[in-house]
Amino acid sequence: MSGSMLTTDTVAQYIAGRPVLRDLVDVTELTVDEVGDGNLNLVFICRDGAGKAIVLKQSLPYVRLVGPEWPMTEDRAAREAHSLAVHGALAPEWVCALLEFNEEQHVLALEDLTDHEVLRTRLNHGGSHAGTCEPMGRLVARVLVGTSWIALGEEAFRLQASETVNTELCRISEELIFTEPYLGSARNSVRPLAEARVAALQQDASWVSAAMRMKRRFLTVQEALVHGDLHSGSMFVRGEVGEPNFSVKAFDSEFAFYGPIGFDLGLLWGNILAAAVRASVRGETERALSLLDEIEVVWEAFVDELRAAWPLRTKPEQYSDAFLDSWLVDILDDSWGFAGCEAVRRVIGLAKVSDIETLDDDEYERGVELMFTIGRSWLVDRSTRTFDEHREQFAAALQSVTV
Ligand code: SR1
Ligand code: MG
Repeated sequence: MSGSMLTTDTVAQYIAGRPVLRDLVDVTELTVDEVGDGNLNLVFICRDGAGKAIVLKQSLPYVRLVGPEWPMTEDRAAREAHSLAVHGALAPEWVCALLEFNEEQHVLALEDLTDHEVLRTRLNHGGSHAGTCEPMGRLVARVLVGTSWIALGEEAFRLQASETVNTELCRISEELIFTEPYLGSARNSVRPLAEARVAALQQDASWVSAAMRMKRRFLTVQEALVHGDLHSGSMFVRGEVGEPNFSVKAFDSEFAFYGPIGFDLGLLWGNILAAAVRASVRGETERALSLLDEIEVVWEAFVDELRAAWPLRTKPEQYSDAFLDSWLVDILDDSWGFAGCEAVRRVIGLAKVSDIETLDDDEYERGVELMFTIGRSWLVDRSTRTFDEHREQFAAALQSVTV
């Protein structure tokens, strides 16, 4: 079966041939469902008669969202396997566990998280966000210390960065996040009632140049092995905060690369904004503001965890507490900038979000206006704003956006 694509009919045979996997489920009575609803891969849930399950994820030689006309090597599976292993070692409580990686067939075997739900799905249905984003701030901090020169030392850091280049998927991010929304693309689309808004964006020189500045940061900053696509659709949650079974896990890190750590925070914030905007245009103002508060929660958790891990740095004589404070200023600036880019591309670009896409026309029109207004402000006017000022600006935008 070398190199072949798995199907629901061949998965049991595949598992039977894998020594690491075959004792985890009873392959003689396996139910297999293909559930991949992401943009790139096949995903199989394989459950036996006793209810034990594993998940298999296989990358295809093309982008699933588009089809064989957008070819892509399956190497992304190796990028995901590596980052899951590294991130999982640093924060096993917040990362989906990798059971095995088959490099030849580009298949990851993953822990069964089917008792969790995707955070975006939960939020779209009005579910609770309390406590869901805070662990991601902590995860990002552990990744920053654990995969950067701060704990690895400069030489090992350079080696790691050179060994985890992810050219194809970085190119997707470069085009979909930083280029196409601003310069235009056949892959872009919005409903006709938002077309004038997109045209205005593309003619706004300050907006476009601020986006290109973030593209430069994306291309040139090598801080840590970032997840690369950390958003509410890459997070599983189970239960409610405070309950014994409460759990939050990041998954789907195939976009991982050595990049700016603010990219992970910013993508998450841009998607928190989408959830908040959805709540707002549906008349849930309090919930919208509470969702927006998750942004500061993530930042505070990130800073708290980073300070806690700071003693792990190998060269305290060089990297003082004052250095850390100045670094945090840069990371915060990057995070707002990337968040602003993410807000726009999730409305215009190829990879849209259901938070906005499933709104009716009236809600959609106000939603786009909010995503653009806040996104632009985060990107273009971010440098001097405090979290309180960002919150006030969001509240004012909610008041003013009436169609
Ligand atoms: C063609 S891939 C499009 C998007 O899907 C992924 O989840 C990333 O967000 C990427 O930008
Ligand atoms: Mg994905």
